[in-house]
Amino acid sequence: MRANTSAPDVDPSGAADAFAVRLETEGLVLLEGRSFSLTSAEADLLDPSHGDGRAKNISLGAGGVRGAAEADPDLDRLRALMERYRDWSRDTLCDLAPRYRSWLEIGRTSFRTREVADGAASPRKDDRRLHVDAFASQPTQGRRILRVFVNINPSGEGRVWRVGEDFEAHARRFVPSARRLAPGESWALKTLGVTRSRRTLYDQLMLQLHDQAKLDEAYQAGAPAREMVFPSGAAWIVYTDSVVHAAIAGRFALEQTFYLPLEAMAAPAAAPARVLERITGRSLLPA
Ligand SMILES: O=C(O)CCC(=O)C(=O)O
Ligand SMILES: [Fe+2]
Repeated sequence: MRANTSAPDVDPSGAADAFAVRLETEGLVLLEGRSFSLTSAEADLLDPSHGDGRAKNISLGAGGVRGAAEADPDLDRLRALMERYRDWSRDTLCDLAPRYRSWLEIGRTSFRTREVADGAASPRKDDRRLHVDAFASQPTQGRRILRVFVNINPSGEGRVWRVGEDFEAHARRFVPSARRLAPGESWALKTLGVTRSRRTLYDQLMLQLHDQAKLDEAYQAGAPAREMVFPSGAAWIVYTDSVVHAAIAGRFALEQTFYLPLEAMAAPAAAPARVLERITGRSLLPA
């Protein structure tokens, strides 16, 4: 390594950013030699009776645990497991991509005990259909959605995904038919409490990509996609806002969501906001 007396913390070779560049440009990286597993004392938490029977997952966020059975005597142990996974995910990510450390915003932790193949309440909520992630009530306002998954299936079953075309091809396919925000719509959504913050032009386009892809039967049936099987014990990190994905089978996983601002990106040109701005020829985020 070259000596750099003016800024000793800067790695002149860029090696410290190699993982971030790879993750941002490839979108999905399978972690080799790193995993998270349940301890024998946590194994009973896989019992589906811990769920409330309505929510898709048990999850942990700022407001505490959601989706667990009411008055579950094991609530504290469920919370502790999700906290342990949240901390492992954060430490793993910061170790691999040190540049993210000061930017990382921690989102929900989810404990997924349902069989994916069992389906969903509606096509729009059906993650067995190819999509990029975008949440109707939670505009990211340009921040990236990064998720860390681990397959904790106790009987060795893989988690099966389909991974589709690259983001730019996907965006070019659906941007022309995307519904634009009506004047005053973003303000009204926020004021009525439909969204937590203002839905930007970027958020509207992302939501349109998500909805149009999921609701397009011909696209779902004929879209280019390859199957990926994540074996039991595997951990993987995905920018789910740019990787076109569908979960088609498998059971028992943990997932941690992170948000990262565009300033944190090592390869900002690959971010969906920048790709969409190139395609539409306009700026999509407030200055
Ligand atoms: O549960 C999974 O394996 C992935 C589902 C999905 O689409 C997501 O979490 O974004
Ligand atoms: Fe998704």
